[in-house]
Amino acid sequence: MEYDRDNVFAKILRGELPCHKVYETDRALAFMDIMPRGDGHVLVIPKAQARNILDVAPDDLADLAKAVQVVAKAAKEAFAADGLTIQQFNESAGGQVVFHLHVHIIPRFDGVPLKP
Ligand code: DGP
Repeated sequence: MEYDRDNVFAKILRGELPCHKVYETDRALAFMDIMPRGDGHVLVIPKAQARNILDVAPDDLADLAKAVQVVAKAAKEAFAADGLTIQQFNESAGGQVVFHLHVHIIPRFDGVPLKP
């Protein structure tokens, strides 16, 4: 599938929409999810154009994975979480709504379910 340059995360990357930024490198950006499923729900995206896991270049995926690990450790520490849920969706059938590759990082607390 083709990359849609008008998806909301492309607009965030171009500075056309605001975000609550929490981490940035020259290859990746992390910001708070506007519909959090728990306290500290963060999204990490590559700056490269990629629709999802199916079309991302391997080097861009490697850089994204490194950013995910940094943000995951920071989120666990910042929110004093007991654990983390990390999710990533591909195409509508897989639950993807925004068509720029992104990874959800959600701090988790013993006995606290995710919000729907
Ligand atoms: P999904 O593609 O299913 O992983 O869901 C997209 C996620 O992106 C969902 O958790 C809500 C979040 N989201 C959608 N639009 C925006 C936005 O404009 N800003 C931010 N920060 N998050 C968004």
